[in-house]
Parts: sequence; structure tokens; C-alpha cells
Amino acid sequence: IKDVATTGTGTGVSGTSKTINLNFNRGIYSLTDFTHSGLIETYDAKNTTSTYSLMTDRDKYFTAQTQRAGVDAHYNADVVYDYYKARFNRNSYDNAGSPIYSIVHFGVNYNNAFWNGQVMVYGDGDGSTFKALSGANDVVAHELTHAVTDSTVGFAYENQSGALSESFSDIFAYFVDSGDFLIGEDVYTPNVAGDGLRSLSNPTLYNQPAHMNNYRYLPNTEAGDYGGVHYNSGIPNKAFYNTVTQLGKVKSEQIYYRALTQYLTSNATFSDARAALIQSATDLYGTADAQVVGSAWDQVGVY
Ligand code: ASN
Ligand code: ZN
Repeated sequence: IKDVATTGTGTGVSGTSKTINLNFNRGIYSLTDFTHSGLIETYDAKNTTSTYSLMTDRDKYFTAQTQRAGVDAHYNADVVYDYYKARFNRNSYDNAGSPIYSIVHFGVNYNNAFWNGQVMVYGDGDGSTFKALSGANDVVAHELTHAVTDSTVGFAYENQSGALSESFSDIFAYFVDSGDFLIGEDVYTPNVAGDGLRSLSNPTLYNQPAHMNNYRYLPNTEAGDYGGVHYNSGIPNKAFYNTVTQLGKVKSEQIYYRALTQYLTSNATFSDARAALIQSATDLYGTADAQVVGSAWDQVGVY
């Protein structure tokens, strides 16, 4: 019995049609993509939190309502894989070609998505705060970048190092979906146009600080968001915005990637990130660009 790589047609969360990579075996098509050096495969939890099975169909048209979240998790995992390969020659999240498994329809009306340390997991949303979260390529890129940072820096997920983990996930989400500085706009509050979950250009729009003056010392508990990792990330996000608007995307993404893979360590502070990015800019492009990076952080009060 032979696996045959093929392509099919899928309908995504927002109703658009896209070409997806499939496997065909014994009369069944599945969301299994062998076209990369690392496997990409997508599973259905069928609104449980514990069991899941490969998403399959009798034909190559994954167009049913219940398949939409799977189609986009699968398609967007490809997009993010291809981004890291094209820009940094990175082969999957660990640069060792590890398989990217995604699970959709996790739980009931679940308003979140996460990297659990091994696989990508997506809720359907409750239809009002979120629709199915795999529908946003920047959400997929954010979560998969947690896998990248876990296998490079290994940021401790608390306080400033945790906020840096959040910020790097938002920053590479921006690079994958660089038409805007919003995160999650494709799936966040489907009944409200033009908003997002966070903004890199204007963090205060969504209740995040854009300067150390407004840094918050929150408890290192789940209720305290582990020291406000999704709150204080507004500060390094704004420093990134200040950088990319001056140096452009091509230089900025290399500077940020080099800092991740060469300099940052698990307990890094915002000051350490500033220093790592300045050093990376110096290595790659020289002192003038490094000064731009330094002033980008000066403007948010990080020295
Ligand atoms: N979606 C969230 C994130 O990636 C999940 C979490 O809180 N870890 O940050
Ligand atoms: Zn995150």
C-alpha cells in the first residue's frame, strides 16, 4: 500500500478556496504534507481536549464546514515553514526537520491557540471573541515561533524573558503577515471590523504599555499572566516597530533572527535584548544601523 503525495482544494475559515498538500492512501485523502523536508500533518480533536484523529476525506475536496479550521491550520503551517526556510534556511521549528503536527477543534468554543511543547493546538473560538484561530496566518506564525524560540533561546516564560518570548512571537508573526501591524485581526471579534488582539505600532490601543514608565509588575502566577508576559510585551513590540520602520523588513528580520540564534539566553531581560539586537545589527550591517536599534529601545525607556 503506497502513500501518494497529491494536492487538493480546501476551504479556509473565512471561506476562501486554497490549494492544499495531501496524502492519498487506500482510497483516503488526509491532511498530510510530505512536500517539505519535515512532515506537516493536521488532526481533528472533534471538540474534545484529549483525543484526536487525522483529518481525512473520501475525495480531495476539503470543503465541509468542519474541515475549514483544519484546512487553514494545515495551509498556514506550510506558509510559516516556508517563511523560515526561505529567509533563514531553517528546516522546521527546530532546524532539524521535525514534523509539525496541528490539532484543530480543541475543546468547545475555546478562545485560544497554543504550542504545547510538541504540537500546535487551536480552539474554534466562541464565534464572538474569536472564530477558529487557525484562520489567521499571524496567529499560526506566533504559536510556531514559540516552538522556534523554545528550541533556540528557551525563554523562561515569566516576567521580562516571558514578555520577550511573546514579543518575538508577535514580531515573526508580523514578518509572515506584514501587511499590517496588528496581530490576530483575521479571527479576532469577527463582528467588529478593523481591530486586532495586539498592535505592534500602537500597543496602547489594546491595553499594553509602549514605554517602561508603564511596565507592570504582575504576580508570577497563571492569573498574573506569569508576570504580565502578554502585557509588558508591548514594550519590546514598540521597540521593534521603531526599528522596522527605520531599517526596513529585510534587515530587521535578520537582526532579530541572529539575536535569537546567537546571543539571547533563557533569562534575558529587555536590556539584554537591546544589547543582543545592537550586537546583531553591528555584526550584519555596521554601527550606523546598530545606532538605529539603540535609539529604538531608548524611545521605550530600555537602556
Ligand atoms: N495564545 C497564547 C500565546 O501563544 C497561549 C498562551 O498564553 N501561552 O501566548
Ligand atoms: Zn504567545
